[in-house]
Amino acid sequence: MTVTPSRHAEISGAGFAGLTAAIALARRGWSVRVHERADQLREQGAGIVLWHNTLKVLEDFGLIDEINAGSMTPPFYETRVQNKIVSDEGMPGIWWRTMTRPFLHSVLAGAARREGVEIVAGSEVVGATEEGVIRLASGAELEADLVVGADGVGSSVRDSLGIDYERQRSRDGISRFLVPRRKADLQKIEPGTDWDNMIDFWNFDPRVLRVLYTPANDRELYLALMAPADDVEGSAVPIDLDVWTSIHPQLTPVLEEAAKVEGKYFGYQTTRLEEWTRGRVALVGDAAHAMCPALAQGGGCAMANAYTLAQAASDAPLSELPDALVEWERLERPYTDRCQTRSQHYADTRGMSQGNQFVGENNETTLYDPTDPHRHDVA
Ligand code: 5PR
Repeated sequence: MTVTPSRHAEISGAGFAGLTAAIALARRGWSVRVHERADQLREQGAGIVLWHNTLKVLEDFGLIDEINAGSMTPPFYETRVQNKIVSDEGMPGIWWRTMTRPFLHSVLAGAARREGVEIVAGSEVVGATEEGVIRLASGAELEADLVVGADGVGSSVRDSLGIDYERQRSRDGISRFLVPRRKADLQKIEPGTDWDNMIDFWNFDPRVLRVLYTPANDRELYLALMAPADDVEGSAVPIDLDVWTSIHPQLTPVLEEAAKVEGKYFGYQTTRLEEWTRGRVALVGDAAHAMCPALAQGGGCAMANAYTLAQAASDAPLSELPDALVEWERLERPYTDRCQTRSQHYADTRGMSQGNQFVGENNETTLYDPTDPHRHDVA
């Protein structure tokens, strides 16, 4: 590991991308400050699936025991159409874990603090310059060798630099909830099912309403409810319990739980930037490459790219850091570009309903190892 103690990074955003960049930089000897706009440092989201690409990063950070203790691997990734099973994927050889977002966030925030990262809540970064200066909402300016914009799909860091982007939208969208497992009650309705699988329940007739059922640990279930944006009742939050239970009656106990929870409907979209870096500033996560969640790689790409960004920035002489960032984007971005394209395709075609999707080129991102120093070697 290269130790470069005189380097300083300012990071905007204490989500998964920002915290991963912070940990990876601090472990390479940087002093790191992370600014979080929210008054409290916590993750609002529901559940997440992590694959090999992210788990390798967490393993490098020494966090796998902690992750394993609060997460699970469902036996199968099952897909059903009109409640008929169309595939049960055991995914041999693929390392994957399901968990809640608040849990992953607390593991990363704890690790960042142990690595000496300063995390400032209630601190909003409103802009950055390519020379490496960030501007706070308070008017204060702070200088850094590297600025990381991990400030989400509405990134102020990106927009202050005038980096152009395209946004592609899809007709469907999703609302997400964390609810109690209610396994015993689900088993009363469908006794033959052990309810530990991840199950993607699609219904097209009489109505396009999909429930992605993801056990996150012994106690908590992550539910993602998909509906077309133009379905006013289907996309309403709090959810319309009668509509959802009429289409997915076997899930009534957990849909009742979801109906009690606040949430928000998000339309599927992909954001593609003209460039991910400008001078001493690099963008990661949804600020750079927001994607449709079909292949469950938004967080994975965010964390993998944050990790490789820290590597690239640490390996370069400070005077050459802007060039090193350009080279980082050249090497790493194509994986994310392809993942965005595939995920948008599945969102547009509703193709995940066919099952057996976790094979072949769809696993390119999943199986990527950002910690492998030889990953870009030409065979
Ligand atoms: N897969 C996962 C997921 O959380 C969602 C989707 C697919 C793990 C929703 O966020 O296609 O919407 C999806």
